[in-house]
Amino acid sequence: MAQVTFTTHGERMQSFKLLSGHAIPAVGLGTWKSTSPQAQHPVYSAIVEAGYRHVDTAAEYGVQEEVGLAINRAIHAGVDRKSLFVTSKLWCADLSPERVRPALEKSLRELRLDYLDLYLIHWPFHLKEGASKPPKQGDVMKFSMEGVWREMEKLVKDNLVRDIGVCNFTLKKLSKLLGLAQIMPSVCQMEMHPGWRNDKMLEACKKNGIHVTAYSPLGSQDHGRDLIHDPIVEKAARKLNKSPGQVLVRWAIQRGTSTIPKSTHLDRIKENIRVFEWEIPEEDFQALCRVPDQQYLCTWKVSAQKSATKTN
Ligand code: NDP
Ligand code: 1BO
Repeated sequence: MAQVTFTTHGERMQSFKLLSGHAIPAVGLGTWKSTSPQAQHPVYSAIVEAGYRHVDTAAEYGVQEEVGLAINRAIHAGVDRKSLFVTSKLWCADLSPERVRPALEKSLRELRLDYLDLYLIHWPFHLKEGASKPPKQGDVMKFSMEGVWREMEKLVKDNLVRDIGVCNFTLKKLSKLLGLAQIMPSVCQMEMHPGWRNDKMLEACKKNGIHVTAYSPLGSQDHGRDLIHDPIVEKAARKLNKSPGQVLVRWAIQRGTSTIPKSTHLDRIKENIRVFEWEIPEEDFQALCRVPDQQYLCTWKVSAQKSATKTN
């Protein structure tokens, strides 16, 4: 169920309620590959100048110190820590019970925070130390889902994280987790955009009350898919007098997911969050749901799964 809240800049910002009762802001800033040559990391401007209250990062992104500095500066500029929703992720090399807490503590130190709003298992694959990226055959080891999840649950009990969840889980792995969890995963973060709707996973999560955060909502970058110039997206954008980026972000929200577009440019950062005062009409929403050539982008998924079938 969506709630309406307000940013410090007075814009109406939608949030979604999690199983825990906490709220996750509908739009967050992604930080994968967001190292910035500027003195000030874009996370600072996103919070202070654009009104973002949700930041998505991960140990693996190698930007947590910059992100932490930016958040810390924003807090010193008057932003209430309690109004922020900060997510980080447990990397695959740390996917063993004894490494969960030290990994979280390292992320907290880098982020200069004393708690995280959300801690996610980044991928359901335990990678060997020094594994290739993406992983090759032999890099993926078995992991104890129950042992790791128990440690994640202890982080909640010790008030180090407010919610826990997963990324990139298959239906099978999610169902196994639901069978053993004492604290339910609040969030499942998955690749989702009109080019990869992943309807089955979205439905399964909704059925179990698990909120979905859609990653790569704009089709990602480098080896991604250019959804910004997709004719169906462009057509909707022209009709609504919005940018293609805004249409893609709004589409994700209208599916009931929060989403975390990444940009290092302030004009785009501002543009991507101006999605709360308008809607995509049903006809255009459905057209976006029919974008052909459904295909996921994340090459990690293919590599890790191939490797896992050989070893698990
Ligand atoms: P996105 O779909 O957010 O696309 C980012 C790309 O779009 C960048 O090249 C950016 O360029 C460009 N861009 C941003 N805004 C606009 C706009 N308005 N118009 C045109 N181009 C734009 O890709 P990501 O793969 O980065 O996904 C978003 C976030 O999701 C990540 O940063 C990360 O936090 C998370 N994620 C999580 C994963 C997981 O395994 N859990 C996997 C992948 C992503 P520029 O920066 O130059 O503006
Ligand atoms: C390998 C990291 C993918 C982005 O979350």
